[in-house]
Amino acid sequence: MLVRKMHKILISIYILLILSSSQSSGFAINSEFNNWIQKFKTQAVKSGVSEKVVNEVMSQAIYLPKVIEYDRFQPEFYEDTYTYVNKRTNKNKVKKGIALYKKEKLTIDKIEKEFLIEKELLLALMGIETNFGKYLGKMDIISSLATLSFDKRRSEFFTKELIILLKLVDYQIIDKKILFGSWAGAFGNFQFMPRTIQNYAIDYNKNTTIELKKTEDSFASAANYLNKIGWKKNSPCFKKIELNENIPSKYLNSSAGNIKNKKKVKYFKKYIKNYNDLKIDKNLEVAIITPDIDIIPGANTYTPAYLIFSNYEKILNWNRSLRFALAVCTLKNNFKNEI
Ligand SMILES: [Ca+2]
Repeated sequence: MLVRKMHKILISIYILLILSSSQSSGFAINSEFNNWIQKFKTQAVKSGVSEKVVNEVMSQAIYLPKVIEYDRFQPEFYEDTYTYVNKRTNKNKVKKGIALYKKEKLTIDKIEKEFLIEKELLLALMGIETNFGKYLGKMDIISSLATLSFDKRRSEFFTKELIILLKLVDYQIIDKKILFGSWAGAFGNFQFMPRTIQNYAIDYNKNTTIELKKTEDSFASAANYLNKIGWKKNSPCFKKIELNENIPSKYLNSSAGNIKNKKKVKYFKKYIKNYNDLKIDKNLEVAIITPDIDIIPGANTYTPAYLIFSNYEKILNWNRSLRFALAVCTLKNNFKNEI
C-alpha cells in the first residue's frame, strides 16, 4: 500500500516537473521572441517602413509554434508523384473549376486575352493553391512570417518577406485587416508571398487596393505574374515518357532547384521508348525529370519520367516543386478537355 502511494506521489511530482519545464521553455521562447520583435522593429524602420505601421502591426505579432511544426513537415516532400498529382487533379476539382469559370466568365476571358495566359492555367493554379478560394488559410500571416523570421532555419528569407509586407501595408496597397493566409505567409486565391505581391500583383479594378482574395485582382495578378516570367501561351508544359534503361543518369533531374542537361528532344531519341508517339516539335529544348528518385525509397529510377519544356520551368518559378508543376499542368489539361 505504502509503495503504491509513494509511486503515485512520484508520478505526480514527475508530471508537475514536466509541466513546469515545458511552461518555462514556452516562457523562454516567448521572451526571446519578444526581444527579437524589438530588434526587428528597429530594422524595419531603418528599411523605410513608417514607425507608426511597424508599431501597430508588429505589436499584434505572436510566436506560433504550429508554424514551425508545419515548416518541418511538408507533405509534398513525402508523397510519390502519382499520389500527389492524382489527389490534386481529380474530377471534383475540374467540376469546381468549371463552376467558377461559368460564374466569372466575362472577367476571366478578358484577363486571358489581355495577358495571353490560358484561362485553364489560371484555374489550375487557383484550384491547386487554394481549391478555388476555399482554403485561403486562417493564419495571421504577420505572426507566421515573424515566427519563421525568428526561427533560425530560413530567417533571412522570411525577414525580407515580412519587411516587404509591412511596406505594402504602409503604402496602403494591402489592407492590414485581411492579412490571413497560409502558415508560410502566402496570401490570397493564388497564395502570393509578399515579394510576389510587390513585384507582380495589380489593382486590376482600379479601386486603389490590391484584393487578392477577389476574382478580378487575383486573376489579373496571377496572369500578369505568369506573363512577366515568360509563360508561353499554347506551348507545351510536359510530356510523360517511357525511358530506356540505357540512359546515363546524368540526364535524370530529380531536384527542382537546378534543372540540368537540357537538349533538343531529338537528342534523347535513343533513350525514349515512346519517342515516335510524342506529338511535339522535336527541335524544342527539353530536360528529363524523374521526380520519385530522391523521396521514395527503392523507387524504380526510370518511372515515372517526363520531358519538361520551358513553360514547366516557369511553374517551378512559381513554386519550386517538381510535383507541384506536374499537378498544375495536368489539371490545366483536364480543364482543356472540358471547357
Ligand atoms: Ca482592387
